Amino acid sequence: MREIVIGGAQLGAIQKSDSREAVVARMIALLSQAATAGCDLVVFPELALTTFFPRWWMEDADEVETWFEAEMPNEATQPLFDAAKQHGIAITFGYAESTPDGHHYNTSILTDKEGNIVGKYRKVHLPGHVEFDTERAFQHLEKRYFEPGDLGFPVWKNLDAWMGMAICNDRRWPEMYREMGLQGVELITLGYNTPSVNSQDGNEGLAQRLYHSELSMTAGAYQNASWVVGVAKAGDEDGHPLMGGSIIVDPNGFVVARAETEEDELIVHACDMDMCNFGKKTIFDFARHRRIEHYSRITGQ
Ligand code: CDT
Repeated sequence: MREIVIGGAQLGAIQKSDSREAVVARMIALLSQAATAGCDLVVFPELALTTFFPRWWMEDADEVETWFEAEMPNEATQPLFDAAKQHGIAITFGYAESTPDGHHYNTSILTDKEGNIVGKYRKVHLPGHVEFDTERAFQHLEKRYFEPGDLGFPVWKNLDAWMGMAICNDRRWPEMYREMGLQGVELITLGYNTPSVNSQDGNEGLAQRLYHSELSMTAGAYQNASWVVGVAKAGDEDGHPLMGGSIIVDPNGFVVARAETEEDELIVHACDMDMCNFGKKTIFDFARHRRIEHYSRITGQ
């Protein structure tokens, strides 16, 4: 048995005016709860340090830059790394990354239990649009503010398990899970900011949004014999509702923990990484059963 007690640290709404320091204080409070619950690893959402700023139309590059982090850790987030190290808890969270050579990514990092960054992922599947869209009820400008990630879908050995990260819209794409599945992934962590309503289809309600999120993660977990932990930033951000629905999914595709609120909320489960072994040796033994000669359309070759 290789047990990792995992905490999914859902965050409630972060308003545009909230400081990073205020958000980090909330994250540290969730970390203390996680320590009491015996967690080894805590998963925070996508763009955890700020409001979901891609909903706001901005033309001034200096204003856009205020939402990005040029270093990680930095002054505002160092207390989070210190608290994690003090508790002996590994963490993963998302933030907007600006690089020294001027690139902008929607990024997440993974640490070990000493607060060292052991992995970085940059979101590959960017939803939304580049220009102001008058047809939408609200904007979703990820394609304006971020470039597609340039790191692929790596996995890292951390806490004696193979771990990978994805971010929000990535969870809807089977290629993401399979890229990591082919590297033997045992735990995929992902954070998300998903509006409770569809900006282009007013008939699509919250129930359907939650269902599609869960469907994607449970299928990805089962079909790759991997744990999946999906964690929301939820609640009403300046009049824009984001859904909750954070879940921990086992390698059989069953939901074993689920958030009940749209607030700051910790969900916890003791996840045995050895539960991945059976599926990986049998029905999803990719080396024996995949028929890649019929998959050329997927790779475009
Ligand atoms: N953050 C993020 O990727 N959200 C998307 C919303 C899609 S609607 C443009 C998601 O897939 O949940």
